[in-house]
Amino acid sequence: MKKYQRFYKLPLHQLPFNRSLLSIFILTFSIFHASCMFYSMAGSIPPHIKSIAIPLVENQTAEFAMAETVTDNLVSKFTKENILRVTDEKSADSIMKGVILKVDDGPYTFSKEEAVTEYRFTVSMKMEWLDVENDKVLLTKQYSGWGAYGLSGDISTDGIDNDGDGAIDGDDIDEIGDPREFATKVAVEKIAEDVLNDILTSW
Ligand SMILES: [Ca+2]
Ligand SMILES: [Ca+2]
Repeated sequence: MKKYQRFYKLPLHQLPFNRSLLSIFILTFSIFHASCMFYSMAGSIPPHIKSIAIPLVENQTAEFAMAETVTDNLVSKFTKENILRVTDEKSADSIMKGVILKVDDGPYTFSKEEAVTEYRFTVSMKMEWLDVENDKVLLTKQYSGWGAYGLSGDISTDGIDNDGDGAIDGDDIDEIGDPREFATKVAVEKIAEDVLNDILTSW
């Protein structure tokens, strides 16, 4: 504080830097920075599209209640990322249609004694993003995501990085709850993340 007061009392030409030049620099940098951010967001999404609807996905597998779980997880991830306003189908500028193509739930790693140590729950989906106004397909692609779980049934102590984020058990506050429910959530969140990445970068 003292140092600042000392500088403040100095005549302008004796200051260690030119204050007006500095403010011009800061201003220019801020504008540049802001325009970059605006560009990377708005440049990627057709400008008339501000909102998205995510209706109940279609389930082509025999897995019970998967459509609801997957849809809920998709909606919650899109809402959280808030890149487009998530709304109902009647008022949305765009619609994200999802189809669950395949669910694989099986052994992934084995111990030396050939016992299963890790299961992987993989969800494969086809996603189609539609522009309502122009009746146009903006994106259509297949995605997959997975979550891992062990035999113990307790993902907070199974020694497995269940969501593949590099943190295991006690080091990861997310690793808690029903193994398969968690694996489904992780798999769908990964799919939603990849879709959002494609929405932001594929134009
Ligand atoms: Ca983890
Ligand atoms: Ca774990």
